[in-house]
Amino acid sequence: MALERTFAIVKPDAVKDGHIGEILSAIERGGLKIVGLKLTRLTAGICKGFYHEHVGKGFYPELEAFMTEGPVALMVLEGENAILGWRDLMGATDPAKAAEGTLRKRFGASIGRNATHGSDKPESAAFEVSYFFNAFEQQ
Ligand code: DAT
Ligand code: MG
Repeated sequence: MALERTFAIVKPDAVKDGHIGEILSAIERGGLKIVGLKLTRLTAGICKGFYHEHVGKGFYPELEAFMTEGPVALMVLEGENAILGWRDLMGATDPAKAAEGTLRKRFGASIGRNATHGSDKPESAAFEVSYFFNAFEQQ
């Protein structure tokens, strides 16, 4: 076990549908600590930097349009094995394939509009946390 920090987003669909509270609640009930939190709106440029590994893929234009369509809640989460723990709470990328009770199953409408984001490995978590949060914004 390792104490880790990971990066999470409540995506524009879930913010618009009024699910911030339920998602924060699932995070806390799931044993993860919210150590950074802010509501903002992504620009196209910020989205490209964040999703740099996906820029150029066929689905990227749709992903950028979605991620910039409205406000998002950004978070830093901390806990033992937080990276995989948060991915487990979210469920599979495609809500249709996500396990019952997971956040993407509960709140996602499609693979393109899937309610939440979570870092997939320690290197991504380090990059994504520092992309959006400075040291003073993490408790
Ligand atoms: P994850 O968000 O589970 O880490 P990913 O990194 O492969 O998934 O992709 C990032 C996001 O891009 C994903 O949450 C939704 C979107 N996406 C991925 N594959 C897609 C596809 N085939 N069609 C539409 N959107 C897709
Ligand atoms: Mg990913």
